[in-house]
Amino acid sequence: MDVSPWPPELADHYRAQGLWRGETFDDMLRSRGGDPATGPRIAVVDAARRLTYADLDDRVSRLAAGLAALGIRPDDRVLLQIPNQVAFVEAVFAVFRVRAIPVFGLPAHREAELVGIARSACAVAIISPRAHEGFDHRALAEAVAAQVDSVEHLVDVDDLESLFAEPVDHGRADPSELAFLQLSGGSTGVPKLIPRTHDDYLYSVRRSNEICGVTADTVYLAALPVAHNFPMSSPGILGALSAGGTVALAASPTPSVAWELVERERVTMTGLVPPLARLWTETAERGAAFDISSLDTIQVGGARCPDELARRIGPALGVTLQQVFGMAEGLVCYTRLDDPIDEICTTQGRPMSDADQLRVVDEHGEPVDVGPGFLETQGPYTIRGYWAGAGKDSFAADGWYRTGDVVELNEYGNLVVRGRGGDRVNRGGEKVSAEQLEEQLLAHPGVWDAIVVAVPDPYLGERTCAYVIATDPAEPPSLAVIRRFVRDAGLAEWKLPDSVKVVEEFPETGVGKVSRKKLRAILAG
Ligand code: OOB
Repeated sequence: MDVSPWPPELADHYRAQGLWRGETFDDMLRSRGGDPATGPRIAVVDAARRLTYADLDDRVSRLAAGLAALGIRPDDRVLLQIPNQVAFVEAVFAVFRVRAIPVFGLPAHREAELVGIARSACAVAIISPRAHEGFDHRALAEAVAAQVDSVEHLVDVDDLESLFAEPVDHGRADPSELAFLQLSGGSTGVPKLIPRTHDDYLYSVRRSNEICGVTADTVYLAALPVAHNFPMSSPGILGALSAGGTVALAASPTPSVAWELVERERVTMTGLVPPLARLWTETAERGAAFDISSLDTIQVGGARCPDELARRIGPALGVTLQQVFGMAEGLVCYTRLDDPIDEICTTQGRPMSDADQLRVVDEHGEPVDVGPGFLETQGPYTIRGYWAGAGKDSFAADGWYRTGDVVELNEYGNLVVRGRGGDRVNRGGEKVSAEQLEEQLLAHPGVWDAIVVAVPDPYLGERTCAYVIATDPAEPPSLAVIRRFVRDAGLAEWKLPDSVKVVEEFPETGVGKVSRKKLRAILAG
């Protein structure tokens, strides 16, 4: 259903190789919960709660029965907007158990994003908190339901127990079919949903565990928003659960909050984006107020980690660093834990699977032998198309995914990420679509034209700069006015422009109309 299939010969190959094993997420939790050795172990904890595998499995059954009683049916899409807390894991697995499809919204998403996602997914329900960090999520969910006809149920994640019902049999999902919808980092204004199957995603989780050394003794800290692909599955919380280890969910990734949990739960591993890795490193260099000596691996990914920072992380935090270059569409590259330190600190690693195929091409799709080029890939856990046929340009004629990332392969076989073509800004792991922000800016009456580009930032790596031609040059809109306008339009906070440069005109290239893409390149340069 709604998954662009892999070519049959590739699918056969992945099955024959034992990569796709016909297991579902629900099978995974059931087997851990019902296993006499794993059942009593702690599966998931947050600052307030802790659940064993057996408890989790049992509560998921009761919640699934409750969701079914509410009217959630197999294949229905359920939009989740849940912060890092135990209830996230309960809700996700209960949605799996009724054979419905989780759609992974982020707590920072606001009306424009959630409406877009709910509409594209035809979501029937939203599960979110009443309020979180001072924001009224109930009002947001109600606003989404008022605009998206398919949404019939609003479920309060703080009160899941009120739905609990006697467990019933919901049947078994087809492992080769759609399991959930993940969100793309986005290079356009239209939200693109990423259909992932049980087979493909669970393969990536198992393989990640092998590479990252995840076992039943692993305590994985979800410091980043857990709905994101990196803390979800690289190896993330699913890796830890698949291995029978423990997941600890931090309400905030800042050292003052996260390290308390690290100390209490003896956390062994976590994944961070570069700005957080810098904060953790600098805090530790000044002397940590908590005992974080249980940490043995810190992963950094989501955006390019500066080499200088990479070299400081291991010594400061007493850990092995692992760089992770991945994407919700599939491909994930890791430096290996035993790679030479120079490779770990200066590259973004290599694909997790021997079955991942990579090619580096120029802007015409022609192979590049030396030097940087655009990365394209296909493999056993990389999608062949977005949900509902969106974003066809992102796939080459033969179905390979065009990542948009500019990379270089070094002699060791590791990738070095050089940047992107300028279609989006990577603010320390949070992606801003230039096109989406430009569309918003153009809606402001004071803006005659706008081009959004990335400018270097010492902390975030990149930040957003909007070049604006004012409708009335005598009274150009200020940064504050523009930020308020974009926020009021319902965009997540991280998408507001960091700076605005008012210009009289955009650079001309002499020959007629200049494409926005070209303008972005000229202005960024
Ligand atoms: C991860 O996933 P997304 O979907 O939010 O963003 C993917 C994009 C990549 O195409 C690349 O542009 C950028 O994020 N990126 C990196 C990077 N890791 C991701 N750029 C440079 N260096 C890195 N290490 O961000 C994601 C998904 C799974 C695991 C890790 C990250």
